[in-house]
Order: sequence, then C-alpha cells, then structure tokens
Amino acid sequence: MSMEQCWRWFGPNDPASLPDAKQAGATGIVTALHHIPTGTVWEKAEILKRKQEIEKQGLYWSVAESIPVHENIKTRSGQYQQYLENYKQSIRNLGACGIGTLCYNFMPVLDATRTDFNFRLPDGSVALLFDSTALAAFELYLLKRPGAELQYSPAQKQEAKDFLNALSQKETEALTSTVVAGFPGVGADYTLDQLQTILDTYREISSKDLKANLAHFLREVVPVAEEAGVQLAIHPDDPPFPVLGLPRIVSTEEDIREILAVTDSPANGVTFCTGSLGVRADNDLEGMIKRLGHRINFVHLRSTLRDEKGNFYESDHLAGDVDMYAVIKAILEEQQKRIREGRKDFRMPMRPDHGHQMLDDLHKKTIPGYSAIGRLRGLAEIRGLELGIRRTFGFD
Ligand code: DNO
Repeated sequence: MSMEQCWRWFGPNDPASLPDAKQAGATGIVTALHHIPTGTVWEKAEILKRKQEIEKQGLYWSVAESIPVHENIKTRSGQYQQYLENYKQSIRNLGACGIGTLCYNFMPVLDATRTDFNFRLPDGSVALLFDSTALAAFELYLLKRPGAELQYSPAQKQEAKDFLNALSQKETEALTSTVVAGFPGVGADYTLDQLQTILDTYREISSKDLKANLAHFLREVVPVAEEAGVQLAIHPDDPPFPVLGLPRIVSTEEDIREILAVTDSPANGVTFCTGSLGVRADNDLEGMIKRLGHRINFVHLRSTLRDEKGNFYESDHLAGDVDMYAVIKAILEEQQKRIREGRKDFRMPMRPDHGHQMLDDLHKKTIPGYSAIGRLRGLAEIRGLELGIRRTFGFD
C-alpha cells in the first residue's frame, strides 16, 4: 500500500493543468477555491463544480488546502463569530461533497514566509530562500516596524543595512513583495501600511493568547468536522519560529501535542510538513511521526538546508536536512498500523511540497515553489523511494 500520491493544483489559473498532474503520476488532487475571499462560505455548488472538473480528468479531489482562517478568528475580535459560523458551514459543505480532509493554518497575518523566490542554485535551478538578514532589512528599514530594532544587535542591524544598500531598486521591491504577498492562495497582498496596521492587531496578543484562540476555534469546529466526516489537518508554521514579532504556535512537537490535546479526535489532526518542521534542528521528524502519527491527516514532503543563523533554502526532496528515507518509512509504518487497527483513514494523502524551477520551466511563468517540472521531480523521487521501502519491508 502506498501513500495517496497527490499534486497541488492551484485551479484554473495554475500554469500546470490537471492532465499534467495525471502524467506526473498523481492520483489525488490538493486544491482550494482560491477565488472565494477569506471568510466567505464555500458553497456546495462551487465545491461540486471544481470536484467535477477534477473527476472529469480521472483524478480525485483528495484534500482541500486550504480554507484560510480569517484574521478576526485568530485574534478573536471583530466579526469572529460570524466567520466561525461560515467556517463551520464550509466544513459541512465539504463533507457533504465527499471531500474528507481539510488543511488549514493558524499563522498570524502572513502564511509561509520567504525572502527570495529566485535563489539560484549552483546547478542553475531556482529555489526558495529564507534569509534572516534580508528579513531584518525588510522589517527594520522598509516596513520600519516599531519594536523591530529591539530584536537585533548593532552588528545585525549594520549587516541588514549593508545588505539593503547593495540591492537595486528592483531587488528591493522584489524583497517587499516576496515577504508581503507570499505564496499564491494565501490571500495576503498588503501595502506596507496595511501590513503594519494588521501587525498592530497582534500587539497585545501573546503566544499564550493565540493558543487560547486556536483552542476556542478547535472546540467550535472539531465537532462539526466529526459530524461532517472531515478530518482537519493544521499546517505547521513556516518557518517554525516567530517572524515580524508575531507569535507562532505550531512549530514544535510540544506545540502539536497541546493542539491535539484540546479535543482528542481523529478530526483534530495535523499536516505533517517536513519542510516546515525540518527547519528546526530540535524537531526529531522521525520520532514525531512515531509519537504523533495517529493524528497525521495529511503529509507534505519537502526538505530544506539550514545554517546556524536561521537561514535556509529548499533543497532537493531527497537531500538537505530531512532524512526522507526515515520519514517515509515511519509514515508507511503508521499506515500499516492503521490497516491492522481497522481504521478507515489509511490512505495517508501526501503531496510533494514545493520544488525547484528548472529545465524548460526556467523560461516560463511559474508559481513560486510550484513549477510543473519541480513538482513532477519531487513526486517522482518520493514515489521511487517509497516503492523501494515498501518492497524492502513488505508494506504491501
Ligand atoms: C506553501 C504552502 C502553504 C500552505 C498553507 C496551509 O507553499 O505549503 O501556503 O498551503 O500554509 O494552510
């Protein structure tokens, strides 16, 4: 038995088509209704329309990634009650349409954060980079975030200033849009002023408060998800440490344990994203799968290479700091365990996360982290490694 092999597809605006996903060997599709604004209900008709489009190509809508959680829910302010009701309704509608897994995150303001979407590797391919000096330059001198200066030493500030001075106008603009707009489907496209205004809403919110708000969210939505037959899968923080002074609460094994303890239910699970969690050297990925595996509802496989300053870039899927062999083996063991226990949720939906822009895609417009060839290479490598492990250990 293999993990369900999925492909993230960004919908009709994705330069890679559904037949491309099929040719790459995926059977499941991971997608979202990206055109629906955050906070608005995903109506059944819209879900079904997308579902039929996917099924017409002989594929299956495996996971909804993501229905973004409105900022008002994260800060428990403004219209949060209405947004919660809308979220619950979207879960019910997903379940009614037969989509059984929902990936979401609780990262404040910005989702996954990088400083460079065009980091050139020695082989000429392009990767995503998080450079702490670039982030410091952004928040100290471009955003001018109050309080940021207290977080850096004089030497770090100087380094950030030198970094910024060496950038052209175009590179400076690219840094801002990379940090602020982030990845597609994230729904954040603020001006610097708007970003500061929204960051200010977190001034009085500690990580303890944010955890309480997440717990409140879970107590509200998990029973609805149970009833609707939808398994929730919280995505870890990316990167797994605070950025721009914001609290981050899904970065470590302990964080995940706390989340799972809020309501012990198969509907309250995690997206095990090795690329996000693997940035921290103190996250023992293999051990985490062994200990928390029963609540892994979705898997993102990707690797990063970090340095001691907290910088990292996205390496090849089978290279970098993540021991992909150990990770896949542990996930397949969890799958076998579920089969033995008679659990129905043994399909273990997995997608290769991110990939390099390479070969022909270097000359095309692609979505950062999601070029067709990069996605294909990631999936192909993971499939091969998985098959080898399955045959070796008799996981069939
Ligand atoms: C980036 C993605 C994230 C992820 C969301 C899940 O490429 O891995 O944007 O989809 O955080 O909610």
